[in-house]
Amino acid sequence: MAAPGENLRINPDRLWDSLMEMAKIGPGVAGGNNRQTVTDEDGEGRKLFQTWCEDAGMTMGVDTMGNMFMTRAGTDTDALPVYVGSHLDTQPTGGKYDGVLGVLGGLEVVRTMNDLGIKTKHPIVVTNWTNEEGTRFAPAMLASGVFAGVHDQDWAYGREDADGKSFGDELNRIGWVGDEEVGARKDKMHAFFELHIEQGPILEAEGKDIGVVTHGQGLSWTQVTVTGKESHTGSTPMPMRKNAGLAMARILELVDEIAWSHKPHAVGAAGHIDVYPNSRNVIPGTAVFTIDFRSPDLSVIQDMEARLKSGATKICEDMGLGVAFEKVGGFDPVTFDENCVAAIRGAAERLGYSHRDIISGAGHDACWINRVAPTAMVMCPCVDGLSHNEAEEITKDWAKAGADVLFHAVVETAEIVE
Ligand code: HGY
Ligand code: MN
Ligand code: MN
Repeated sequence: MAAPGENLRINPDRLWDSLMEMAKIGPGVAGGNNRQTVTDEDGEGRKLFQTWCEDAGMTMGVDTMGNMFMTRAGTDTDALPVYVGSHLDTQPTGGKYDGVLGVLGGLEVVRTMNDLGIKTKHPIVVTNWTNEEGTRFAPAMLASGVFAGVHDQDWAYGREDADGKSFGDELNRIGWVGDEEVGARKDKMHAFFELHIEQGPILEAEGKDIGVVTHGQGLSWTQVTVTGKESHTGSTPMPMRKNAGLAMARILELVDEIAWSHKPHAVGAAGHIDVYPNSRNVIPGTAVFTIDFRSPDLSVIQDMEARLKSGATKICEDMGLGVAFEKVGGFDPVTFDENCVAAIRGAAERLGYSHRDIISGAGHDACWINRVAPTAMVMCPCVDGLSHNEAEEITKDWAKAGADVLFHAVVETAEIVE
């Protein structure tokens, strides 16, 4: 397929202005964003994205999981669309670029095509996948997972947040339950591309502009519930205590040991931790926390899960406490499509951007979409590799490099029509 001329580039100022405009919606308390999924702020961000896309001549489709599909027509009405996008929802203390760069980078691809009067055989569809973060409603990549047939929609609708609100009710409340059957598009996709910040330190440390993502590491989320006995922190003798908080601490220590035992690639931690009743002078009767294990190697993930279960069970038995495990998220390591990866690598080379192959440390919607369509990702660096922190930062040049490569990979795959 004919590639766009290497002189064709996106408009970095327009992309940057759109990123800063979107960042005003759901501001955090420290310069980042708190635009959690299916909140009013998410609804506002969706509306702004819809307006921008319609101003760029695109038409909108929305499915029953709130996934947004903004279409720019191709010349061949039978040709399957090339999809490009990511997510607009953020962590509670999220950055301005995680996910958003991929959605607005996709919009910039279309805006640039419009500027240049480029026609393609295949339509282009810019997507916003609902609830990628999985922070308010576990698991992560919920809606792209339902779209790809990994999760059942009724199960997804029933997922509850910390206040007992359900995903389905909240999606309905903000008015973003679409009329398209979720997944109806999945067998009609020519390709999917996702631009994302690396969320790790490698590209910046090596001075590379572009990460050509060949694989994604696998993820496992196990929610652990430890049951002890609430009692007075002053008058309960030490031998009589059934301290769920202490058991949790010992299990978290075990998680760290397990991850280190598979160095250098495996990682493990708990980001979600609740103790009940969480009162200063009550021994915690219950501790609920989620263990996040990741590795590029499935057998390592399985080993870590097994050792967590056996080790945590022994810790609790020795302390006379109860323990229960629930798998609340996960996916196997991912190998992206060779042709799509080659389109990204070729674009970086054609455009003269320094690049290296990389394995994604974070999960992305692309990890699920890869199951139903040829898929690949392009990454740009982020400052100090920091993400899931309001201080997340990138440079305009990095955003430009990533969106330039995205533009070339998407347009080449969509086949320019002279
Ligand atoms: O958890 C992840 O890897 C993604 O940021 N949701
Ligand atoms: Mn993300
Ligand atoms: Mn994220």
